Amino acid sequence: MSRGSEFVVVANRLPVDRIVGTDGVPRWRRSPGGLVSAIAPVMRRRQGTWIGWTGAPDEELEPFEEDGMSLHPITQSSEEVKLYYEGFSNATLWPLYHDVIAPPVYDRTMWDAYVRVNKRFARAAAEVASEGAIVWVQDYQLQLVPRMLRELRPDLRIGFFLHIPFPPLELFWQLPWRRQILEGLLGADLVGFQLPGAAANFVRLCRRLLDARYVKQDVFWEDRVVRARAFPISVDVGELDALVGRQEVQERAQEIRTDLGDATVLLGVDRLDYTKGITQRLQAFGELFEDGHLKPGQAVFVQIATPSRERVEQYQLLREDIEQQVGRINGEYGEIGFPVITYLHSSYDRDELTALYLAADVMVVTPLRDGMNLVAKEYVACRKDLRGTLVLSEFTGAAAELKRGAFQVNPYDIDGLKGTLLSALAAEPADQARRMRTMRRRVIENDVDRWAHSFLSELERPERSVQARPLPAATEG
Ligand code: ADQ
Repeated sequence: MSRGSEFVVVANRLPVDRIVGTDGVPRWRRSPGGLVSAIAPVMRRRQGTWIGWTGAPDEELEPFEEDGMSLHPITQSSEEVKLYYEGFSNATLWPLYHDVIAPPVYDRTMWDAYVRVNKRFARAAAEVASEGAIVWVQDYQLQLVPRMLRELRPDLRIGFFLHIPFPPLELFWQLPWRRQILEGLLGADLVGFQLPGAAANFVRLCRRLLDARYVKQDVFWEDRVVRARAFPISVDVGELDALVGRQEVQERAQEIRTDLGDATVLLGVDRLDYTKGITQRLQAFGELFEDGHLKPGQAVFVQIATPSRERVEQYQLLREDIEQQVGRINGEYGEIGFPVITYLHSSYDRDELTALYLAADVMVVTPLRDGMNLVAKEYVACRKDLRGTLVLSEFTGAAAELKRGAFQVNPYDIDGLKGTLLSALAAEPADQARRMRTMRRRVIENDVDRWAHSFLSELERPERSVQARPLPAATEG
């Protein structure tokens, strides 16, 4: 195979969204977010191809070029969207990998669709990759792709990155297809996780479930060494910096503050997901009014919730719960002109989000479990002024890096959460600055470019063949 791409990204979604211009003509626009901006320069430099779904069911499109990237669309039928995407990916794997916060659904038809769609992605990657190419597979929707692809193309160097947590053995063991998933991942040369703990869970599972030999975080599988490593993802600091520097964004932040009166502003920005701990934070905030710690007009909580996975039942129920909760709290504690919670169920562009970050006195990030949480890092990256405080759940990947500057919290502990919100609200400017400086140092040093670069350099690092090494004895850790 002499032609094709020497760098291939395989992800459930393509890095572009379809928009309709003011002239009524539909066109593509690069999707917002760090992953795309980190990978796009590598794509251009290496003439890469991105394989993914457009987001529209039953759509068959030929490969096309956009924004300097070759895009290779994968079709998913409406039935597959239901069974593979909403089903096995988001009703089975998502809750299982997030501490079974919601009960996972184990359904054989969903599994069959997951296998079928993964195979389609693997075949497409096998077709477009040039001899010896680098293929980087993304996330939990595509865990079977590494092995399927290796069977088709043993010449490739295959990396996999999991954006969400990887569960401990005790939870993963529930999965009826645990062996297939694990063997799927072991098709990669490098399996990347957000945190070292997740990589350790993976290695432990390889040993217990597959009897694989390992040394530290290298798993010896078939005739290869599979490396498990942590690469904490981050944000595009340069992009956020440029947004903060724009006068319109600064003016918009001022305007938001003026609209909210003299109130101290607490902010939550999340996809509407049961892992994000939105009900817990609103309950704690509401109780601060009940207890008399706060008065209407003195503090306001702005909760932005992006619509997400709206056809999955758990998500519909969550939306109803949150809307009722907001109504109840506002009904009970709000006053005319002074709601205590402003709830917006909508998606915003980067300018507006940045303005919100700049307007917020306290950023409240309270997931029950989260692989990383980029919102926390975005807030820190935007606060060049060293103002504002971050309340951050211990159960986010971000806590590993930001724990020294953030007000850490266990979101299951409502009294603890109330106390932490009060401490964050009371922080003096000097304390805010000290904490923000500590956190900013971490985020600026480890931005998303560095993440992509370290993953790819590890993947491209030449590995001595397993035969060249003495066969290790199985060891713990
Ligand atoms: P998510 O679960 O989606 O990501 P997160 O890391 O917070 O969670 O990323 C959300 C992104 O969406 C942020 O960039 C944020 O700015 C944006 N966003 C949120 N609400 C928005 C709104 N209303 N309008 C516009 N944009 C909005 C998964 C994992 C995380 C992991 C990331 C990256 O669950 O743990 O950090 O992937 O690996």
